[in-house]
Amino acid sequence: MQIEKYLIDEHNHQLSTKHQRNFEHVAADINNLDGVLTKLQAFNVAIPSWALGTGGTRFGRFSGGGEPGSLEEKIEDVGVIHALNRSSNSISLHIPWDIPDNASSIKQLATQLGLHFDAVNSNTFQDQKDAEHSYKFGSLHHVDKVVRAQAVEHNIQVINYGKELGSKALSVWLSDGSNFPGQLNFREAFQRTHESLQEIYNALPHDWKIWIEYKPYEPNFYSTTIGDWGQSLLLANKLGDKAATLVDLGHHLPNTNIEQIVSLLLMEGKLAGFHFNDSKYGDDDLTVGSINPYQLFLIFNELVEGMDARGMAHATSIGWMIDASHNVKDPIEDLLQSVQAIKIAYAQALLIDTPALKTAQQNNDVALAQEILQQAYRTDVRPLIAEASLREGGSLDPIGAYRKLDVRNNLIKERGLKTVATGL
Ligand code: PSV
Ligand code: MN
Repeated sequence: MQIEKYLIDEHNHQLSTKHQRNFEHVAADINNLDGVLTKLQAFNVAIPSWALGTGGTRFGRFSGGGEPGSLEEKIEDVGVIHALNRSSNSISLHIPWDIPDNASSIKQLATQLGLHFDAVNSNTFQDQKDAEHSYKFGSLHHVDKVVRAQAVEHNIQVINYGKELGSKALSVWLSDGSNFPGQLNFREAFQRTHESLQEIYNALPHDWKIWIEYKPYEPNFYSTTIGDWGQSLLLANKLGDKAATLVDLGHHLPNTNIEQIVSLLLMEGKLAGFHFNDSKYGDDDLTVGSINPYQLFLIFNELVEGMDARGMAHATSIGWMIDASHNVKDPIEDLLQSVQAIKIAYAQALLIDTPALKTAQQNNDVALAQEILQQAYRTDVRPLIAEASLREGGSLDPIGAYRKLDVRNNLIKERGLKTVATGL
């Protein structure tokens, strides 16, 4: 299904008087309004191919209607999201959940919808149907060389799929770890992981990157071989310039200062990008900004300040991606909410009076530093996001338009009530 532009325009027209009033109100206090809007217009967040269906837990999964049953339908859903918010112009594939059998027609469909392919993700955390060896005891860190070789080969295959689609990065997350003390020799497991990653690294095309994601626990509950940003950064440094650390917001122990991690990775030129989501307890994969929007804002504060210090282009120099799971919401609505939340945090960070903050820091004026941050955080920037979307040809109110146009029911009519998308 594709959304006709004139339908979005019609809906915008109905909202236009109210929008104009709200926009002028917030715009009046912004010094560099055009600069802020240009940055917001350029900003895009990739949609994961595995998040277009209903998610689940080990206790069950309650499918929604009209889920995409093929990669083509997933791409169409990203097309719907992008038509509405004009901020989701790429899709990140997880292989083998989504194998692009016919790369040229897949690419053509994406191009037609204004989309391209972000990082490709490998999967050595599940056994595949025809695989000779099991990953029950890990993949790239496995004690048996033949298992490691199979996992390396899979990653190289994923790079090859990505090459056909125009991706430029391989994203690797390993579930490798141990469940009980004594199960694993940590040092040797780490060294084997390094060796395996080096083989994959050597197979990367010259203009590609490898992104190494860390996670403290789950599915292993005693140790994870790449468990934190230190372990990931250590590997990225050993591998070379094409390797960097990917930060999934849900992959930290409670109360970790993620913004500080982000700041230092940026400083080292080793921040690959993000898997955005939110969480209350662990890797909950909830809608971005639904639990702790202030933390998200503080992360964007470090991003904007750190990127400007290094002269990096905000929109393109790192990977911006969502990694969420929707157990009780319509996946498209949930993804629209996540992208909006990310743009809100970004816009608020763009409003921070950086020179004043630096002076306050220099003077150890703690109260003023907090006032400056919270002045930006407490600004209602939603009219700025709406204006940026409007200027790009998108909707003033993406979820409102999605509901008004009855997209989900149209998808159910097209695809049926009982369809199940691939993914976790
Ligand atoms: C693991 O929890 C993870 O965050 C990795 O990014 C995987 O690729 C993805 O989730 C699988 O859903
Ligand atoms: Mn992730």
